[in-house]
Amino acid sequence: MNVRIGIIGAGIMGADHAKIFAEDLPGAELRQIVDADPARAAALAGRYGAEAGTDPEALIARSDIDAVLIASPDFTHAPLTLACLKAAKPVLCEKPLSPLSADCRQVMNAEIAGGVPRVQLGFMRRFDQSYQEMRGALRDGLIGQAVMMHNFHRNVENPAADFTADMAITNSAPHEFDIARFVLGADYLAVTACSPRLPGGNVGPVVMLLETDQGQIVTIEVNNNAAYGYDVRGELVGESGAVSLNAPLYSRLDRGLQQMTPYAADWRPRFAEAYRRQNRAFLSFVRSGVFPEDGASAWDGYAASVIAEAGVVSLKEGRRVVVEMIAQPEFYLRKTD
Ligand code: ISE
Repeated sequence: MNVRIGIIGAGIMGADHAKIFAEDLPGAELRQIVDADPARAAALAGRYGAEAGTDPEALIARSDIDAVLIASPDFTHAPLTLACLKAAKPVLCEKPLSPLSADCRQVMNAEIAGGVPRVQLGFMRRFDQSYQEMRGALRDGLIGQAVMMHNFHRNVENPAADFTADMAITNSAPHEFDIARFVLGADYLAVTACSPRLPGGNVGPVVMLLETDQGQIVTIEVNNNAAYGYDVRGELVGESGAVSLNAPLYSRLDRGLQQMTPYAADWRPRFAEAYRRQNRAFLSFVRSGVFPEDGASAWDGYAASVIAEAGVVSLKEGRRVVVEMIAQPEFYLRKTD
């Protein structure tokens, strides 16, 4: 059966998801793309033979749309996800579910009240081969027990002119918060955040140290103004070995007494296959009703935003902040928990 999809948001991620559904995933049919900017919606929808519009609520209500992808600004994610739940539509929502954990709780309550899983969150790194192998090595006992996980997340420049250090924690770092939880199978107890000064006044890097409930340390550096390229690095250190991530590289240039390998300008090329796998998993979820084994749920979105909130407080107040999560609702327990 074809899955008829509506996309909310025709910006950088809406466009990327539209391309994946239209070009890479047979069985996905783009029905409508809406954006606050009608010209942007029309341009993207026109590319894939979909209808354009500006009203997300109307898109969600359409009876010829089976599933919704949300790629609008962060603050709209939770209200639009709630609207999808009200309409009993499965939804793949870009991260973060919300910068506010209270919003995430509302989403969880609504999903639980509906009785079946409907919300998948766009933490696409879970589907990335390098993180999968890291997690697999730990699970297979190849490096002993996990001791530390180091994460580096570098963007060329601020994604938006109004980007702040707090947003480095609420918008960029949630990827790291989530992937370390996913790899380690742990939750966080506390976070300490600090930030070196960046000459020139741009938003500087944020460095965080997190303590897990299994005694591990997770370090995270988020640098939204790294200038040289999009660069995600990570290393999981175990008792008897370590696993590092490799980014996919297709060529190397040898020239003028130098070896050169390219960096992408943003995250899309680095995680292209992860996005495809994630969206393919979403299609199966829509068809079968079975939540994807590696997919991120609203609970994972809640966990990431609780940590982000604590991180923002830590950065502001210059102290270690204890992370306080509610008990995990049974609805979100997985077979592996
Ligand atoms: C952006 O919103 C993303 O989700 C990207 O994956 C990440 O690299 C970037 O830092 C975020 O701002």
